[in-house]
Amino acid sequence: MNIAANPVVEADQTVYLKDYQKPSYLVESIDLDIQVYDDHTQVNSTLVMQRQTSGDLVLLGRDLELKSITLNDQILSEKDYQLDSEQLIILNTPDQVNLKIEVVIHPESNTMLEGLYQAGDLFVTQNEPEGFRKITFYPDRPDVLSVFTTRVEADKKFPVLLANGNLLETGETGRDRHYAIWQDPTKKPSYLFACVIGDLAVLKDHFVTSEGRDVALEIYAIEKDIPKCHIAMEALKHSMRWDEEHYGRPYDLDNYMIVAVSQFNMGAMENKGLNIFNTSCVLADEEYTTDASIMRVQSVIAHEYFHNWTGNRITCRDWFQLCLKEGLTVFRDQSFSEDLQSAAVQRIDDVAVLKAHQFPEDSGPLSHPPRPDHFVEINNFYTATVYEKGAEINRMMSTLLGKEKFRKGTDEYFKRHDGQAVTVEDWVESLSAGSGVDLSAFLTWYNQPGTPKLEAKGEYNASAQTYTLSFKQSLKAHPKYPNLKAVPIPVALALFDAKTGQQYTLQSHDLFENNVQDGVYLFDQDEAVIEFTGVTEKPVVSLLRNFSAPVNLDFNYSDEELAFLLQYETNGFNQWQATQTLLERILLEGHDAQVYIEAIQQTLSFVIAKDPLLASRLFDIPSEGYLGSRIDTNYQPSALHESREKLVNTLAKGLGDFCKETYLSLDPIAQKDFSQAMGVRALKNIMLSMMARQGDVDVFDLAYSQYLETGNMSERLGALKVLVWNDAPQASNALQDFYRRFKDEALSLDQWFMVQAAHPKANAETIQYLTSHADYDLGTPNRIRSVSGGLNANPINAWSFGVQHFVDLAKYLDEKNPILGSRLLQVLSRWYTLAEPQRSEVKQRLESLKSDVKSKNVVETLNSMLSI
Ligand code: B3K
Ligand code: ZN
Repeated sequence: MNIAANPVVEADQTVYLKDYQKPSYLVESIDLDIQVYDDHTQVNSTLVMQRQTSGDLVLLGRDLELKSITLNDQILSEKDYQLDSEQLIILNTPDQVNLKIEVVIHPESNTMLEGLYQAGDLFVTQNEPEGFRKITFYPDRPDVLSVFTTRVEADKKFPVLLANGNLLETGETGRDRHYAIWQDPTKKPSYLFACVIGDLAVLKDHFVTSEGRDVALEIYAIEKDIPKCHIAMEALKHSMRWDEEHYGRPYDLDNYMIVAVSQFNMGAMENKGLNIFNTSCVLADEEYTTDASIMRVQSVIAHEYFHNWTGNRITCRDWFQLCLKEGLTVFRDQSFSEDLQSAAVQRIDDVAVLKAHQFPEDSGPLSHPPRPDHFVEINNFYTATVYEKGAEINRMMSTLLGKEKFRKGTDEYFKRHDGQAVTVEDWVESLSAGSGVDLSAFLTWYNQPGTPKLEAKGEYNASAQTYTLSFKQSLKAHPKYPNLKAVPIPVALALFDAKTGQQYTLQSHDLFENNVQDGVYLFDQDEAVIEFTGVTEKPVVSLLRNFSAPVNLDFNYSDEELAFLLQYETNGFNQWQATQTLLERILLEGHDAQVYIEAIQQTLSFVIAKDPLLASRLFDIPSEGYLGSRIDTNYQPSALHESREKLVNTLAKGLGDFCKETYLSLDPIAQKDFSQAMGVRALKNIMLSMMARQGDVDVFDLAYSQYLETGNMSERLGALKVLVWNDAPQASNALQDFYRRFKDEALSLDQWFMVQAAHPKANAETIQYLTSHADYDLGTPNRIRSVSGGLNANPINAWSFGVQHFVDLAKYLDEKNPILGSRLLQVLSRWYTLAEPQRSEVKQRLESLKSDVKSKNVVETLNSMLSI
């Protein structure tokens, strides 16, 4: 029996949180036998099940060839069950069930990268959220936890046979085939099942936990990539120690394996004891990958490791609760990364991602609460809102509680729910009970969409020596959520003496009564006023320090006050925020750039000496993509492009010799740690691009020497961008050289594609050239993303000839890889903000795509995008 792939989306395919019901059967154990052959894979499973509630025995399955079913030793015939393209219902089952099922699947032709699939010479799994049902029939839902025993059998040309847990047995079956049997002692949901079959080398290490468990650590990759796995291994050991020290969570198995695969839809996957990683998130080496990707490797390694407690040992009851594990784990990995590098810069980078991706998502047609209440395709909800806004909610609660109480809260969560599949309510209740602070009001953040607007006004009364701050919060009306409520907003704040730059100490019983503690004011009504006394001079207030809440702040700062904060604020994040607000005003409201130029010149040498990475971020000029996302109607990418170009040119001119002097004075080698060296490299690259704008005659020679002489990818790529994007005479030599050096290094070659796609003057022919290049591969998401991401770096291009590129991709991927197709289509989700005639043109292209697509993923996204 064959089951149709990709059922056409029908109106009734929406799943609602309110309809959640417990599963009728639980699975005590599952024995899986996976036999891989060249042209098919045989999967035999034995499930020991126990009735939990009344109701049919429902097993989910997709794209499976069913060969046989045996129930309590009786072979079933077609009258004993109902089968359709999504599920198998076994009729009239007793309370105790022993079910044997045989199916055949086709990983060799699985292009969706979900379930078990072949990627080159490697067979790997990706089962979250609903991939396991493509391996065998199973109650494939996160609230069914079971003990998995897995036998993997394959040809000996695949020497590595891995699955979760402990290796129990290996052996041969005939001359050419062999097998391995693994057992995972911890109960887990099917989405955490993994197996890997292939020919891989391994990097080994070990880690002794605080409980004395000696854990074998193994990172598997193709032989030539093993030297690029050391940074990941160090990050893994660091994460293991960090989770013990910060959350009291030691690792619980005797081994921890990571496998690198080049064809993967996202970053990585936290399968129990057997993580599977996109190569881009595990391979790190300064010769081949950039500083940013090295930082990303460390944070993703930590993220997947931290899931062992927040996600695996305590998992989600249903997929609506996804942000329970993702929001908490992102918050944990962000905190980990803050300990690795400049904490201020980590926060800056995390907030930049939030503002560039989550804020626009939450203000457009794809807006949804961090815990959605309905979906058609859950894969469409691995969003910035679930992940990043989810993390912000946890950060707010942690800011409010402070370290100690937050830890008491998390301890309580682990104590209450270890081994369970739970909800967001369970999490907030545990945190409240453990900390002794009622946090239930924060549930509102999980349940409603939109970015709150926080309006604040300050008034100084010189004779009374008081400073009054009034607050007001509001949310844009949402058609699907009519009853939007005020949310608790922790506002971290500081007052500075405008004359001396000294920070006032915030302490008085007035402040306490107004709910201000340790510089954090909890604003949880529609409106409120607080008063500071004993303020002897008109102060400058710094609000939302460290971005203490994910809101849009509206405070009427003067440009001079922002320049003051850039100079005197001791919180690095708010220093950066001051530059961003200033620059946004210059760009979108036509303010004079001079205040920024002067302030940055005054501040910079001091910041460079202290934290060069932070200094580099103070030059962040909001991207055209980000600025575009702040415009809700009549958006003209070309006009925005021009005004931003004008500003950058003015800045470059205004900075004068400062650029070259800074470029020549900085030496990455002389820095004391990676964070500082990374900062110096970033600054040098910024200065180089500014010099190119100054028309400096030597700049391309300098850039070409930097390109040729360095062994560091951030330096090489920074120089390559300056050469290529400015059409320097050396550009084509540099591009050819780069290709020659890195043609066999997929991650480096991705950058070669990206640099060309991101050329400001790229056109349809550029994209045509890149996508028909011999090294372009529609089966490798990283390569697709390198061209699409590069193209999207210039909205003026993305919104013109780029539209066809994204529409064509969505159409192609709809059948081949709908998860990726849906994701890439979202690049166009703000089409409705464009000025005419572009708006109607893009809309029409999206409308005409409707009849060409049928996957739930792409159809749901397209329908939502057009629903505005
Ligand atoms: N939990 C996985 C994401 C799975 C995405 C499926 N479309 C990776 C992570 O967040 O750690
Ligand atoms: Zn995650």
